Amino acid sequence: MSMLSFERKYRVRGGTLFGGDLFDFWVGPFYVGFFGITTLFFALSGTLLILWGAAMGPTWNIWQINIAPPDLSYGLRFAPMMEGGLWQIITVCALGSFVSWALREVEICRKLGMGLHVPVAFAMAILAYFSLQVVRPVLMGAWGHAFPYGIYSHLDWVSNTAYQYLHFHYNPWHMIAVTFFFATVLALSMHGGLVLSATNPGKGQTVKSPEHEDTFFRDLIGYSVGTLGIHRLGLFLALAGVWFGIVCIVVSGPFWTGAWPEWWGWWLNMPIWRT
Ligand code: 07D
Ligand code: 07D
Repeated sequence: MSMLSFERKYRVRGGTLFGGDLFDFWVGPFYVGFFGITTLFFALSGTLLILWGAAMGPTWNIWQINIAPPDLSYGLRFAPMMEGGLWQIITVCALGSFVSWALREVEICRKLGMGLHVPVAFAMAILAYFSLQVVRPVLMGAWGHAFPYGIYSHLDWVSNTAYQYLHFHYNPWHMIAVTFFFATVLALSMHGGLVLSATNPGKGQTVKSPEHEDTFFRDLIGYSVGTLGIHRLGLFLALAGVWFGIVCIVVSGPFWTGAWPEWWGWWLNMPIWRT
């Protein structure tokens, strides 16, 4: 079945989460839906507010535009527009558009009768953003602990936040997150390489089957995780990376205020060494 007739078969009403038939239609290749409209509303509002903030600021240099959260002295209160209020509204718009986008993905999955793996994966990214901008600042008592909106300024925030704990590489959950992210890259590169080596073997050669792929890894390391398994592994590694990222930043401040190298004192203080 060609793609177009497949789409015609599945482009039918139903499966929406909210509003019944409201906005249950397509524009060109795009499914609209109620959450398509809310995504558009929040994304446009947020972008326009960033542009407005930039217009009020000292520069139009794309790298230097910066919209900062309120000063720590505002705690968790609303701040005046030019003193962080703008950042607060933009954060609501960002969360509104990310969640709308995820729900639009859910509606598309439901229409196609597919699993919800893609929206679940995106939800983990949203949770990371929510943890950085809402959970950690609320636990620490001030919006001023969140990161600012700017290409370079958000990097400054990462660096400054890290050095408050002396050496962030010693944060054990950061170590686990980094390991999972590196493992994700390893898995994806080997998977991409393996599939291409079998299906694109060069001029004059026949395309090989998944049995070839499995046999390659059995010959190499004695085990193949399998064609479905590699996708499970990939999704797991990537989600675990983000999850431990969330843990590593939420513990920094609310639950551990010292230097991260000192955290390892429990190892030096083990009775087995001290006796
Ligand atoms: C490739 C999918 C496409 C997405 C892209 C991002 C915008 C922002 C906003 C002008 C992989 C589009 C960017 C819409 C424009 C304004 C105000 C995804 C792909 C191409 N960061 N970060 C970048 C965001 C955080 C960190 C680049 C967003 C945390 C480091 C881009 C968020 C921390 C480095 C960017 C976010 C952190 C970057 C490339 C949200 C820890 C880099 C991103 C909403 C997680 C790299 C100059 C990329 C860079 C970079 C966007 C959060 C650390 C501008 C939207 C606070 C160390 N970040 N970031 O390709 O070159 O992602 O920075 O949470 O070195 Mg960041
Ligand atoms: C938050 C992004 C959410 C994005 C969303 C979507 C749009 C639409 C539109 C394209 C979480 C946005 C979409 C805007 C775009 C269009 C059209 C993802 C988010 C919802 N670190 N570190 C991490 C490494 C150091 C520090 C995570 C490595 C130093 C701090 C990851 C190294 C210091 C924080 C990671 C390294 C330091 C982190 C990020 C190496 C600095 C965090 C990934 C090799 C001096 C952050 C939850 C992540 C975190 C984080 C990796 C070094 C500080 C594990 C590999 C030692 C303060 N670091 N780091 O989780 O955990 O993304 O965030 O040196 O806060 Mg680190």
